[in-house]
Amino acid sequence: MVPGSGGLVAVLEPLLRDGSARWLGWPGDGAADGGAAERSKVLRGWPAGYIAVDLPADVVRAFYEGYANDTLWPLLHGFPDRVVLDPATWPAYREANERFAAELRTQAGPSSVVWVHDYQLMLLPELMRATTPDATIGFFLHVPFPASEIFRMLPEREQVLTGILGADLIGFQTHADLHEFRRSVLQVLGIESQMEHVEIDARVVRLGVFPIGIVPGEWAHILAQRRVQHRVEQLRDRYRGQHLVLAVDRLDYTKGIPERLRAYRRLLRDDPKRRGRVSLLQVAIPTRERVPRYRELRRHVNDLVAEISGEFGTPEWTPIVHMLRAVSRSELAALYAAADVAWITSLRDGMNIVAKEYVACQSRDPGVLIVSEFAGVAQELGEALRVNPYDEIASAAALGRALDMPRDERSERMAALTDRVLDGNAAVWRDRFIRSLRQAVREREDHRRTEAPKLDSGALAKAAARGGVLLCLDYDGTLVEIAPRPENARPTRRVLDVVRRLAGLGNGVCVALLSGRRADDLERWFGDVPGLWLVAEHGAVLRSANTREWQTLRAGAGEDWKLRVRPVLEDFAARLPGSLIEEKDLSIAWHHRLGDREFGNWLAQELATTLEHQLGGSDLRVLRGRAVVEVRYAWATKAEAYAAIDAQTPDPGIVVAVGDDETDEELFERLAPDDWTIKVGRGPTAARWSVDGPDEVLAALDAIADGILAARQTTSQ
Ligand code: ADQ
Repeated sequence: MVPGSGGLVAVLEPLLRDGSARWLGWPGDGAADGGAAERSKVLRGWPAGYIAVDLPADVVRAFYEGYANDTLWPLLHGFPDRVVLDPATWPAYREANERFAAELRTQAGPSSVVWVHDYQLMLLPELMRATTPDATIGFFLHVPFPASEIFRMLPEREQVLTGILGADLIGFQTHADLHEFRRSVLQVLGIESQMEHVEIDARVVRLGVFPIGIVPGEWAHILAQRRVQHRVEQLRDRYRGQHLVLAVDRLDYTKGIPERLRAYRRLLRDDPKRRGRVSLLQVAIPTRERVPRYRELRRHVNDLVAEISGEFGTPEWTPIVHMLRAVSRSELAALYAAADVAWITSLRDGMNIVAKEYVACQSRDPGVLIVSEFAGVAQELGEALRVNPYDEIASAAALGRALDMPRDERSERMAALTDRVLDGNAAVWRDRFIRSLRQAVREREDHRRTEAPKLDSGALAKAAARGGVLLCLDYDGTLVEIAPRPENARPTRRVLDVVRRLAGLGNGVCVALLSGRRADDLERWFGDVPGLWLVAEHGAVLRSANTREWQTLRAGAGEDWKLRVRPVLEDFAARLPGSLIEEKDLSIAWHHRLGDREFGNWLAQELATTLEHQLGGSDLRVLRGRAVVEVRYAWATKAEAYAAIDAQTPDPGIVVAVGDDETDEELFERLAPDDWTIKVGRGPTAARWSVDGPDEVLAALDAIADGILAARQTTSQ
């Protein structure tokens, strides 16, 4: 982007002014923006604070015209039939993002605030995060976010979502965009989110809605100039006796220009008294001229304009003035001030700045703003006339209504609109975003503080070597990585060796496996390991190392209740293909990880409520886990199972508990503050220490065994 005087530059300029901020941008393709000489002038001529990231010509074409404008632009605006999926453009998009990341790394330190803008740079937050994990990174999407069904067309959907999720704060123009984004995150990445945040790899990413504003002072300043006032008078004289309807857009298929022209034609056809009394002045800047779709649109618009002029034009009256070029800010201000109606017909638009600019330029005898309900601005500017631009008749009627609106109503509506535009101005937008970003980083830090420090396995081995140990080990996610299908998470050779080695130490070393799995699984895999305690179903059943008999932890626990619960679960399983029922001895669960995640979550809520109602007053509990609803006994916890083992074994010197999920947290909370509680993975925990994954767990367990054996050798010598 070439630093100009308006728009985003004006909004962010104050941040650059004190020299503390820098703006990184692509200076524009020379060929497209006026030739190579112009380009090098631009590169050399960027003022202080602006850093040009130069991209090679071949990358530019595939990145900018290709992936950004041919793929992402129509996709994000929800035009599936216009999305071009050309695998050759993705590497260039990646490369362009990487070049930005490389430049950014040389410019930004660990304490810098990085604010990434829009759909061209969706990978940049994650690329930056990867090398600077503590960086403060915000991302703002200026364009809409589409329905998840459309977004999921994108072959690189995972990379794009993960790319943005590298940010600490992701900002959208409207709530609807944020909502759709959350749906895609759930359906593509399987990650559930809250309205205000989403957690990825135990890092919290905040989500927020920040409708972009304009700089009203800029327009007031332009309009105060005498020559601009003179121009306003000139325009009013020119259109005296007529209503002037103004439309200002980039020539883009998202802006609904043909739809507007057809609605205008409809008004002139159906309401002949309008002829000669209204003029539509359409100012459209041609953009992306090298993309065939845009050339087609230009032809189509030209044809429609010619048809309407041909059908209604007279020697005295031209129904449409069609200007295919950019006009200066002062000419634009004069047009806004002189126009009786501003007509926004976007089929989809992130916000639409033109609507706000028009409001900012109204004075005593104000005009009327018509906005498309599919532009973000319709959410904010409630006092505008809202219309569905696809509905030609309604659109024509809205224009008629705007032309006839009495002055009192115009003034009343415009006063309210003016307040909104002034209150939600660009500086407010910018400051709110930056404030939320800083808040997001504080929350990330707080979140991290609730994480446990890394385990020193040497210290643990030393403590274990001093006397007896009771080791409580979770299985899935602790000794083995979580597998998408539980039956695939069989113990590896290494796991079996480590467990066997520890359990064989005897002499005050007790080893227990505490798992949520069925007793059958544990029996099959670990049943022949001497000296091992086994706990299945989160603590409901236990096999003592001595008797090798499975027993339920509480007398009287039965399974009759499952006869009542199972049909309810079956009903839900039938409603969601891919979901399944898992029946254990003393619990029953409905898993929906493999079904549609969104519908699954919705059903899970309904199922939990139904079951809670059905089981109220019993000692059964309904638990909602990640993509699972489970019914089990309230007392069936790892904490209870630990207590039972503790009561049957000699007093240990130390207790070591290792686990990765909620059921392990109950055990961590139950243990004494000086016990060795160890969380596997990141995120908040009640544990004292943490390790990254099963590999580290196994290494620590080996260290314990080595320590104990070494100590025994020393004492026996
Ligand atoms: P755009 O799609 O570029 O922006 P918009 O919000 O309408 O659309 O802004 C257009 C800007 O260009 C305005 O400042 C307007 O004055 C100017 N402009 C348009 N036509 C012009 C002409 N013929 N001559 C001179 N100036 C002209 C993207 C998203 C939007 C979102 C913005 C800001 O697509 O939905 O509102 O970013 O976030």
